[in-house]
Amino acid sequence: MHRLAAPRRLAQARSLSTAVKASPTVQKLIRQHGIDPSRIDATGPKGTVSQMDVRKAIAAAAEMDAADSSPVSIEIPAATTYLLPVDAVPLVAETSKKELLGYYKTMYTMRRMEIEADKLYTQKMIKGFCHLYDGQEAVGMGIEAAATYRDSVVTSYRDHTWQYTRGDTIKNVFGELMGKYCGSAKGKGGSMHMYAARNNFYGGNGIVGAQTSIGAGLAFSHKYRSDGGVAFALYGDGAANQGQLFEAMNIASLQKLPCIFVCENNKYGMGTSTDRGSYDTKYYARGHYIPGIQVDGMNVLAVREAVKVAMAYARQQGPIVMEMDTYRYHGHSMSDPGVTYRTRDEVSGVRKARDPVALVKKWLLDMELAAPDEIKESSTPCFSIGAIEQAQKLEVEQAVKAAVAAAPPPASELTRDVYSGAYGPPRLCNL
Ligand SMILES: Cc1ncc(C[n+]2csc(CCOP(=O)(O)OP(=O)(O)O)c2C)c(N)n1
Ligand SMILES: [Mg+2]
Repeated sequence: MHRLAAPRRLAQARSLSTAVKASPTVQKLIRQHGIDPSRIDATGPKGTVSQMDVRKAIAAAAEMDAADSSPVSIEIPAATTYLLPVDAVPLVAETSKKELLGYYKTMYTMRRMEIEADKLYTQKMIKGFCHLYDGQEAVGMGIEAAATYRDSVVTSYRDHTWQYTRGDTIKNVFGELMGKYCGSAKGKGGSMHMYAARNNFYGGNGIVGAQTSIGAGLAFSHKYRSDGGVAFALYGDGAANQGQLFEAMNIASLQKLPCIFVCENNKYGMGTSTDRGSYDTKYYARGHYIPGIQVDGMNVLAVREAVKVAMAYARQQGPIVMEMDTYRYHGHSMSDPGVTYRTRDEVSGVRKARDPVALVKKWLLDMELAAPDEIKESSTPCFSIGAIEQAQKLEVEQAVKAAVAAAPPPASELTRDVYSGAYGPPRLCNL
């Protein structure tokens, strides 16, 4: 996931570097290394930054980076396996301060995005369908932490934050939600139709279970091209009873496709609990002849470690099923209050005991890898939880503001993107 953070840091340094007094060569050096100019001591004449100043700042940053990257071990809950050795997934995850801060930043941003989407829907700025992902952030983050953009992802309609972690901007996601031209699908798809094929994200699917067959197809493509990638096909506990999942599993097994079928068991399919909707709720074992892993889907490190195992298996042997034990905080969609088929106490109980974002914060604070509130004199830019939260809340709010102010698609867009290839202007008889 830090692969995503780097370009953003660079962009920030790029805009800041214009405020630094330095020669064009020195400015270039600052940009190349993504150094925050506020961390450079200017010792040149009249407060200018010299090459030596930049070199010192680069060395200091590298030193800090090495310290922040030193390994930290965290125990993770045991996974349950099917047709795999019981100890296939480790019980301890190796991580670092740098990694955990990155996960916290991204997961907190994901949470803020869905909170803002809720507000915009209530204000009727977002119309139509809107399914939120809060509560399930550790699944998205854990997969991204183990995978790269070489691997493909296809999911259901809970796709807003996937579009973000697959490299799109927050503004574009909100633009799409509000039908703006800057949106990820030019404002013509909306909540359920995010898409970023450039980084191997294939949506955004409104038809329950449809993404599982697409996932098998993506896995076929990885195998056919021998590019080393795997495909993640995410579906819900409700979708797990859909027939085409079994067709996709059959063909994926026959062809030994590198496909990871990820069942996000958030305990409900619309208003139906898993017990009422599924005869067999051991979703990780429902691939029959396909091995499976059930994992704590509220723990980002548990997800990451299990995904690493699944990816290695998929590359070498073929399809595998994962069941993420997770929970959705919101109702099924924004039109469902979410408390007629479950109690408020159940929802608040999960929030209190298992919140995936709060868990990362707890690790950071318990191990004293971060301070609770902003510490201005801190030598590490992202040292405090308070500073991260403040910055990410602001980033999301500013993106929302920009998306609100953005223009809708022009009328000429109505007939574009209907067919692929070069076509002349369509003849519209009613114009
Ligand atoms: C083929 C099809 N059948 C029914 C629906 C209506 N529908 C939309 S979401 C949903 C429930 C899916 O639940 P689950 O798979 O658990 O996913 P979750 O919403 O919990 O993420 C249903 C029945 C649909 N969109 N497509
Ligand atoms: Mg569900």
